[in-house]
Amino acid sequence: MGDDRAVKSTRRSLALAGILTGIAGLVTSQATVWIVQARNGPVEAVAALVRDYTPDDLAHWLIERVGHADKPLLLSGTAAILLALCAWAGVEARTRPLLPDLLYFVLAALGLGAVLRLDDSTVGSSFAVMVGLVTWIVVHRVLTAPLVADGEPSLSDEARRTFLRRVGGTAAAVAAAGVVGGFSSRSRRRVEQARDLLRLPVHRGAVPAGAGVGVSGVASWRTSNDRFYLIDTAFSKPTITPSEWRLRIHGMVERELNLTYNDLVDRMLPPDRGGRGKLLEDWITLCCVSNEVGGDLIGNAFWSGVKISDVLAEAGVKPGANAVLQTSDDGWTCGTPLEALTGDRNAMLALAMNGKPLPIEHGFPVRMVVPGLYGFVSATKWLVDLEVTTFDEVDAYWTQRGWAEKGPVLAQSRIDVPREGAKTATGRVSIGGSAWAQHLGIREVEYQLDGGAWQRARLGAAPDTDTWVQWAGDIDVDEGRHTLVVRATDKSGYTQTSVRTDVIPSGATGWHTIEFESR
Ligand SMILES: Nc1nc2c(c(=O)[nH]1)N[C@H]1C(S)=C(S)[C@@H](COP(=O)(O)O)O[C@H]1N2
Ligand SMILES: [Mo]
Repeated sequence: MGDDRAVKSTRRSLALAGILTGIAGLVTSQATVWIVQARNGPVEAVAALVRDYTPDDLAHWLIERVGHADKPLLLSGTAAILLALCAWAGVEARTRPLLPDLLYFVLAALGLGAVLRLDDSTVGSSFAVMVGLVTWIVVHRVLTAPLVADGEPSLSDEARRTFLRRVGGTAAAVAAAGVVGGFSSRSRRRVEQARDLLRLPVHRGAVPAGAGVGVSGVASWRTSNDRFYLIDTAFSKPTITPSEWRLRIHGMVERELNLTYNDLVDRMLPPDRGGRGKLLEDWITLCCVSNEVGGDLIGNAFWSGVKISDVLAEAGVKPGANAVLQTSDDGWTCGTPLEALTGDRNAMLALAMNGKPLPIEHGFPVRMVVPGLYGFVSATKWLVDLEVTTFDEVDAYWTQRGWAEKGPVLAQSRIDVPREGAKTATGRVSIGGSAWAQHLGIREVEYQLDGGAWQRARLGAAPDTDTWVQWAGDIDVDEGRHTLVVRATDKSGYTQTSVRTDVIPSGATGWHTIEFESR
């Protein structure tokens, strides 16, 4: 082969290597989005970025011409530009070996920026960007190594064969990743469809009059489903349709029960619709033991379902039992004190949240919600098994990892307004936030400005003791920096201690303290 033709042929191979590298990263990152069920994928996010920064005139002109094809066109256009860049970087790799890596970093940074810009992105989205970046860097090396090895323009037959073998291997691996990702996205869609078809006899719940204290910036009393905090160990969220779902209740019981989703709906339906009229609905504030003082791993929703004490009564709990080991479809477990499930609390098998079937990430089709206990000992999502037992027998997920065996919620309070580091006006300033001590209830919230006397806050209404309350107050501030502290007292008379402790093993203590500046 002449040198010219040899160079051309090597350049073609490098361009191919670049394009295949580009595709590999796109596929693995999209497969990751599907597998971890991240809300936003980088390709879509970048396409959205392009859309938002396209001048209106140009956008209108385009939409007039392509109509409903605008979204696929935007996505394929974004992908095409990316692959063209990868082809170029592949060719340039012969003389500038670091250029492709640089390009991949820039593209990944763009992808990361684009997903972080969307405020409903979960960590899964950023993780997907990282998977794509690593794929690019690795695949690029694997594919181009045989092509640039000796710097000679003409490739030996051996090098060419190695290159082709690697192209084949990469293509097969990419196809496999695509199939696995596609499979997860299909099972998710199947469950989404089943969920959309449900018509549950539940209500959205009206926020009680006076629950809001009317200070703008205080977390809204109802936490909407898409803003509700998310905590779980499930890498890929279980996807279970209502018709597949079963709950086994066994262990120290007279009669083992195997409940279907319809068994629960039957209990919830009113008698005039052929049901047992046992729908339970309540406002319950759920919070995480890992919530730092001032943190936001807490949310309040209107939950609908079936009272767990009724179901346990049907099963007939045997004497001597003191715990229930709950197991999720994904294998996660927790141990819950039996008395919290059989006593007067509205502990429930929840099917709906704020009037809608549970979102998949919040445990669809059925989860447990127990007022007054941290989520790690009570709020099992994708619940499939309840074993009535004793605490000696229970060895649950977080307890094995050093967290407490029992997790009653500790009284806590938080300042939402002003925010840490905020700038406010001088003179009279409204302040406010939330306080909670689920199942005990909040008796009083006090705040202290710049080390002065404790002032009693005004409290919003709450339907019962199982939810948070909003608090509000007014302070008078001069120009300068200020410190604001809050503390709550629950209805048992316990006032939050100022002693700061870590979240592990049984939840953080301490007063939320913020600094702000008035001018
Ligand atoms: N299956 C399963 N359920 C789980 C968990 C989990 O990791 N897996 N985490 C628990 C913890 S620690 C908390 S705080 C709550 C959070 O519920 P949310 O994600 O709906 O807010 O779920 C609980 N239920
Ligand atoms: Mo948690």
